[in-house]
Amino acid sequence: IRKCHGRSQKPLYQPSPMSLSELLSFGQKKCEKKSFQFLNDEIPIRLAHIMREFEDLPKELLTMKSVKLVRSWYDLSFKEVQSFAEKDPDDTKVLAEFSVAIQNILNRHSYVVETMAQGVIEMEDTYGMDDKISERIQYFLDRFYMNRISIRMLLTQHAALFGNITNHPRRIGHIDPNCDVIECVSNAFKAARQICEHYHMQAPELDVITADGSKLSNFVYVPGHIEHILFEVFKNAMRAVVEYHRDKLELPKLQIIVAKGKQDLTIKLSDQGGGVPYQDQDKLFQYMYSTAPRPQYTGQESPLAGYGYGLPLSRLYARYFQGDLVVSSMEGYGTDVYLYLKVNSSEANECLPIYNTTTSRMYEAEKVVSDWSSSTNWNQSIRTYSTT
Ligand code: W6P
Repeated sequence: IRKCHGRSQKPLYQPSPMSLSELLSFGQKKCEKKSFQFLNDEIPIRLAHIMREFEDLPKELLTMKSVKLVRSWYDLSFKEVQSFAEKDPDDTKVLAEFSVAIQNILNRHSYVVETMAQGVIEMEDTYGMDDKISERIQYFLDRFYMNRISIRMLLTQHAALFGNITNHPRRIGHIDPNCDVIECVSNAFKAARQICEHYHMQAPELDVITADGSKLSNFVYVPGHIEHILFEVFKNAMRAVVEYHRDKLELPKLQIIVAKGKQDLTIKLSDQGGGVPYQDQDKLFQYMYSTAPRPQYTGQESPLAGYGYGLPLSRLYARYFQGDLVVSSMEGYGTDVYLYLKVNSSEANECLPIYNTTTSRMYEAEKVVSDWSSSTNWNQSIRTYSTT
């Protein structure tokens, strides 16, 4: 725990980002007491940073009932973790209670993404939406969901290591020290093809090329994250191909190339689905720009599909461990998507939003006025996450 002192001598509690290699060796030690102590310090800090950030949102959004509901979950979970602050880490009963509490928290927060999305819709229906509000909400949701990804990573690691779930033989929690990227590609492709065939009665085939033989061993990563990202990207590529080549007997294949260098493991997916105009490429990652029809909200079971959050969330998963997801398209032909991942697990540091004065200024600032004659997409995605 880093307890720094600000100028006012008040302690500043800063999150401690972990790298994949640290998470791996931490998991290999399998010390429940150490894990308990770490989470006991770290989870309240990460929760507090994002709870403070909520307060800077426009009140039009804060007064929506779905947003209030989400905040009430965070309040409750913060209190639950805090209740362990003074408890004895050597008492096995305490450790067991902690595991139960963690599982409760994970369950309570299962539908945060859907519920916040619903809150944004409620606000739009009540007050409308403009560019300024949409920009702020984009900024907040990127940080909010990144924070959630990080907390769930830590909590699910603890649950997988010390809970009574039977684990994959090779994995340390959710981390695979020998992550098989081709297997991830194949799993994601099969899952996406099923959905595509269900809705469109057909789906394109896939060619996989590995650029340097198949020497991709000892790659440390979370297979679930790769599969989640590729599943979203495959669904988009398949939909584009099926719709662009409607009523044709044969669909052009998708192509995956996997390459491993010294720094990057890159997975490129190419489709011939007609592409996206250059102007619209940024919009693929905007939460407020979904063209998909709104899903019926039931507060239960609703899958992510339909909110149009698949790509922005996938990019967060990629960025979480210092990677990225980049779309490069040719209108009239097709789209390439690059998924960049860090080869070296010691460089794969968690990318965490931290709350500070810069953050609060981002919410106060008037919309930035362009000093170019026509609006451009340049410089519109300033990333402000900690990477230390
Ligand atoms: C498209 C649009 C898109 C987004 C993400 C991944 C692939 C594709 N293909 O046409």
